[in-house]
Amino acid sequence: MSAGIKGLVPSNVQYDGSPLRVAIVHARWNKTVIDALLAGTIAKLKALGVKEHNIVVQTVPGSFELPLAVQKVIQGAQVQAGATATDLLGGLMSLPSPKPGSRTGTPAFGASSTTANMPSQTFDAVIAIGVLIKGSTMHFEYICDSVSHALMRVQLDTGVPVIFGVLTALTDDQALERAGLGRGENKGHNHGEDWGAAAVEMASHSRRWGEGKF
Ligand code: DLZ
Repeated sequence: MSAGIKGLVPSNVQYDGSPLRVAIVHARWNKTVIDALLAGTIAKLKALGVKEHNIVVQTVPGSFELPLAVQKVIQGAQVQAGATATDLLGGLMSLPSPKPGSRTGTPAFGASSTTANMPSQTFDAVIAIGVLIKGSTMHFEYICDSVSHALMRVQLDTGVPVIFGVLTALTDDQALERAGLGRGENKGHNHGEDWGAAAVEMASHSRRWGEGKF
């Protein structure tokens, strides 16, 4: 049999996940497959250096709920980060004024150093995980179509990379094989690992590109 040409070529850059914060939002439909994909995703994130406390996992009922959930998670974290910044700067503003005659100039900690040391609460990437398996009605087509478009819209609207971890399988076996759970001799490949790697790569690119570094 000739070698296939399909698939992802691994990057030759070793990305460092250690400064990154990543959210995973997953559906609960088709739980066996979801559990394997979630485990594969988390294992890859950790292997690339993302710290356990910087991986936040949230769940929703089905894949149809993923886009709104991802958007809310991104926005909520941004609001929280803004509030933290305001609190810190508010504390800074309420520092007692220097006594007359005392040394003036640079305070013990200034606004810039406070901001620079502030822990980031925003997410560098969000991974949306769902498993859609075709049934006997048109449900599958509608959900696949709307979820994929909506997840794309969320990442373009927010500027935060959203990884498309939604399997759209025509049969149970297709879904199982894409989670490394194949029932035949070939167990398949756990795509969650690819999604973890894609999240670290895109989050790293986003940080650099956002600073104008290429
Ligand atoms: C209703 C439904 C069906 C039939 N199939 C799936 C599926 O294969 N995978 C999945 O993630 N969700 C499915 N759902 C649930 C919908 O995504 C959604 O949760 C409900 O329609 C409620 O909005």
